[in-house]
Amino acid sequence: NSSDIPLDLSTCASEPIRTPGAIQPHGMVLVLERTTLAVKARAIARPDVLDAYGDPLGHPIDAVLGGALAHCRPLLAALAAGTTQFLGAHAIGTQGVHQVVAHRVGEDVIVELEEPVAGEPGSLEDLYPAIRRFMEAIEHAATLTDLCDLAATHVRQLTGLDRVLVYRFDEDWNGAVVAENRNEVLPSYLDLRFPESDIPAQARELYRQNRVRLIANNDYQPVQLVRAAADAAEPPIDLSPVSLRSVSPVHLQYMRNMGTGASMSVSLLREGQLWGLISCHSQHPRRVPYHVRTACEFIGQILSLQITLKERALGVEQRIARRAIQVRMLARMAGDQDFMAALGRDQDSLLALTESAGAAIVHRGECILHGQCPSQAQVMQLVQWLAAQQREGDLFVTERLPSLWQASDAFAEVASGVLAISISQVHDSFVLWFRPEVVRTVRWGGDPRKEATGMLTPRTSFEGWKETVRRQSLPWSAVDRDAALELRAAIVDIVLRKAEELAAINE
Ligand code: BLA
Repeated sequence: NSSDIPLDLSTCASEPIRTPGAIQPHGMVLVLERTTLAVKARAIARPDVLDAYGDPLGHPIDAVLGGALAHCRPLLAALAAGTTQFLGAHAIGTQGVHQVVAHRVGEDVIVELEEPVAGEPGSLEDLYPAIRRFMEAIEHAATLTDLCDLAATHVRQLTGLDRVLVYRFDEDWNGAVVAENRNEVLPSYLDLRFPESDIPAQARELYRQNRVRLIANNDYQPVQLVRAAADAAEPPIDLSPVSLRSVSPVHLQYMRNMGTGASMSVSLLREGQLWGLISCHSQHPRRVPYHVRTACEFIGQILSLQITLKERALGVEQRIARRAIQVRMLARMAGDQDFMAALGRDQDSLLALTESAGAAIVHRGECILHGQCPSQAQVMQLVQWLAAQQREGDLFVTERLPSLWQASDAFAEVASGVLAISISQVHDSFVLWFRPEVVRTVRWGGDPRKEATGMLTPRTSFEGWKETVRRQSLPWSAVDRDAALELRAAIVDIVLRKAEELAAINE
């Protein structure tokens, strides 16, 4: 029905995935009016359910599905805005025991009932030993990679899926597979990168709020959400928290291209932001039972916390080391008449402060070089270029100078990366640090350039595609930037104090 709309990649991010108006067919959904708890919309795949109980549309929850949910009325009526509540397992006549979950979305109460899965655990408690094993294992994880490996291993043990990946976003929302646990059924994706458009912005925002999703079959027939005729003009129903929510047809095509029959993913957050996903695949269609998904969500949350702690601890360690360097430099500067010369007297500290290979100090038309730098003439040109740029604050930072200023290509080998602080705008004074070009090979899952030229079709090949990245340095971290800015504050402080001392002498 959307095939006559001109489609491009920007359409991906505008697909209304929260309001698909349909569900996946392994269960039913009843949308209730909050005050009366009467069914205002329903999605039911099985004709035998409708035959046995009649159409629930318009009836209060007590009366539908043979009264199976009648005793849930108090819980449903009390459901607070924006919350989700597990209502337990309920036998629906001859249809078996369903897992029932309720969500409050605005003024709607949405009840979803998932069909039974053979051999599913009866409760989350049954899975507690598996969760505990994971918690014990991560106590010994030394690095972030170890943590991610363990999460992949334990999620695969819990779910029995063919391949479990930990997928991490970069600052541009491209992503890379940083850990993997799999059998031999599906190919390895370890270290492969994928472009931003594979998981568009509105999907990322939804996954920040809703931590687990399951697509049990890449080839399912969606079941339409049917509403009372009187409600036809009302806005579409928001299914954001609903596990049975029908998913993007483009993404289903993506799964078919990828050769995965079923897919589950768990969100990993760091300080409220999406950090990555645990992305799991099965070659064949497959249901992951409700309680198993909850256990995986739990593992995802524990992993998220551990990632946050590990990264924070790493950051603190680095900051302490940089602070020690800074203190050494400041001690020298304070005792010296000419602080610019003093900065250069301890070259090792100057470079270590930002983990650079070279540094230049430019002050009142003079230029002093330390370590691996472009020539003095090139540095002066760079400073002129920098002075003419619209900069935000006193810091300039890039790991790809040639992409911003073509003339710098001549010295990209020593200075693809530049971190610069401006000391004084009046005199065009700068301290600059340089990092050399690091030629890297990046493996993408499929050629990302084809993606960019393509229409609204997901990639057809996930074959590793090698890109050689040139004219880039290692990235500058927040610790590097802050160390440079702190040095700037100290220099400015010293310069100001000198000026005041001079003024006092002249009085
Ligand atoms: C959703 N895309 C997703 C999801 C993943 C990926 C994990 C979440 C749903 C799920 O769990 O399967 C992508 N899966 C990946 C990647 C890896 C992986 C990168 O395993 C790498 C290992 N997708 C496209 C294009 C569009 C697109 C061109 O390739 C745009 C039209 C859209 N992807 C798209 C949409 C969703 C999605 C709209 C949301 C699906 C939904 O929740 O409804």
